Amino acid sequence: MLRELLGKPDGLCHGRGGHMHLFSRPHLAATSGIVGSSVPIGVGFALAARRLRSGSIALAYTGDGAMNQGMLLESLNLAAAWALPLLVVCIDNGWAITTRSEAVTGGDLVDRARAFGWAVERVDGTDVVKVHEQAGDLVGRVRHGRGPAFLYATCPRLDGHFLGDPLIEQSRHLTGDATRKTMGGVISAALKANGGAAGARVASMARMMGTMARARVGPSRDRHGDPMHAAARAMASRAEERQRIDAEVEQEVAAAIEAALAGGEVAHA
Ligand SMILES: Cc1ncc(C[n+]2csc(CCOP(=O)(O)OP(=O)(O)O)c2C)c(N)n1
Repeated sequence: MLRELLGKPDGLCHGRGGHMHLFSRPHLAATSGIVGSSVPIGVGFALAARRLRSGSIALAYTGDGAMNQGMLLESLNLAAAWALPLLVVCIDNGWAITTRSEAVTGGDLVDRARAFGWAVERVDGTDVVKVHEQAGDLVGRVRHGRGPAFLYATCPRLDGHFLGDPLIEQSRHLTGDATRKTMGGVISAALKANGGAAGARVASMARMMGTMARARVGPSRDRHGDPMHAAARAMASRAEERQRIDAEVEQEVAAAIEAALAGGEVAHA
């Protein structure tokens, strides 16, 4: 996945999907750039889980902005009507790109999920241990066939939506304390003994950082390390593909015309 994020040819989707479009068949995992689509996709995964892999559940993450998508609301209904094994985690950071969510959202999102018949819980999304515990409770519930569950996690947005986002400066200013609080929570959770020895946890964080550093450089240190080159490669191979398809279509059309001429159909026309 890290290599995909860097646009590498040996990334999860050959460096073509980028961070928004990740798919893994062996892990039964998918992401999409279509805002709100994670929940309908989650409903599909949950249906498959119930039919094909009894005892497993589907997990979907969504944002607060996405919660106003029509297809997502239909999915909340269907998942409840069919009592599907689906856990949705809604991460509410108060923003949908540059729109304050409160300006476009009616009512309360937890009440909304509850109204569809979902089991719901609210959690402080910056408290990693609480998220782990409450998610664990809901996973158990969903796994035991008691229908879908909704975990609503509030957290600050630590950065702008994208690198050129003019809100970057503003949100940095707004969330200075929040950043410290969140990172403090993440670090103390990583060091808590109940999830394994502190030493093992620090070692695992170090391993993860090492993997990221290696993925960034890449074994060959060639120009494929640059995501811009990856994008250019993808464009070039798409152009080749288009040429191939055009040529095939031309051939088929020519063959069809010839066949029609031979059969006298064109003369009739
Ligand atoms: C169907 C669709 N509409 C609009 C967009 C553009 N868009 C990308 S992110 C985003 C806001 C999403 O807000 P939220 O769900 O709160 O997620 P967050 O920004 O917190 O990650 C929008 C509108 C999109 N990708 N897909």
